[in-house]
Amino acid sequence: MILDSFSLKGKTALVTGGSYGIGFAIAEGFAEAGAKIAFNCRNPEHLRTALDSYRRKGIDARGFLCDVTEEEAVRQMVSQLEQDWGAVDILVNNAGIIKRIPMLEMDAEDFRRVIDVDLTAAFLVSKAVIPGMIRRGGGKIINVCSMMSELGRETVSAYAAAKGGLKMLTKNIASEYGKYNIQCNGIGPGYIATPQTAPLREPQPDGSPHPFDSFIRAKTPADRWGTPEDLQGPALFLASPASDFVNGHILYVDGGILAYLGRQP
Ligand code: NAP
Ligand code: GCO
Repeated sequence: MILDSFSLKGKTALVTGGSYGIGFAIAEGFAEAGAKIAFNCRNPEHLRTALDSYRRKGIDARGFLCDVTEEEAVRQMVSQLEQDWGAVDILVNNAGIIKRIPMLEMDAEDFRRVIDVDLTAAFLVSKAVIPGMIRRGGGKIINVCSMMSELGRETVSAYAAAKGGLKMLTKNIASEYGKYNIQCNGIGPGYIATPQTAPLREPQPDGSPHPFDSFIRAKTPADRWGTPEDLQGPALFLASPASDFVNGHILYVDGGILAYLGRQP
């Protein structure tokens, strides 16, 4: 049955930054498809709240306080999961930050921090899980890319550099480890309503729409912001046997932004 190829029964999944937003939604979808879920974040309050949210949805998730940029902490988290689970079958490199600063005003430390979280961390966590995937006979890695893997805009130089690099890291992992039945693909969300984008869409003090909200809706054929739930189906596809011959692909889930010049004024 073709639908069975979308099942994650018996699979284990680690979603970095899965305490809320896109990561939480992807993990929720994986759990519904039968996977065991682990996630990590940095903030103890976020961890507590997330565990409650998962529990309320009937998901017995494992939560770790772990900064994805700290190599030893990442190795310990993966090693604990491999001891408890046997291996990590699915990794979603989702944890990410953005700093919206004009490049000439951005200091090198801020630039490096964004690259560290949004790009280097995907290298670190993938490096930690791939040996177990090889031993297990295969695995799935999904890197959460962005419109900024393809496009630039003012104030997001570090973020675009990181997400462009993440697109190419995705293709390289696919190239280097495809022979071990490891598929590494990217998912590229458009503009999604999460805490990360709240500053771009909250109404103005006078109640009028945020200018960026109007801008993005005019750039999106669907004329709406995406929701984290819009990503659940595409992520499940990339995490399941249904995509076993898809490798090095970036699946854009953007409502059509990359295809569209934008609505005429
Ligand atoms: P978000 O709401 O800001 O959530 C980010 C998550 O990552 C939180 O769980 C956060 O928890 C965690 N995190 C941040 N830094 C971390 C670190 N160093 N170590 C471990 N966990 C960390 O972001 P989002 O909108 O859901 O975005 C998730 C991913 O999708 C990001 O990679 C983002 O770049 C990408 N994306 C977002 C959009 C969008 O429109 N929202 C579109 C395209 C791509 P703690 O703060 O507790 O660590
Ligand atoms: C921004 C937004 C975007 C989204 C996303 C788009 O400031 O332009 O934060 O970068 O987060 O990456 O795909």
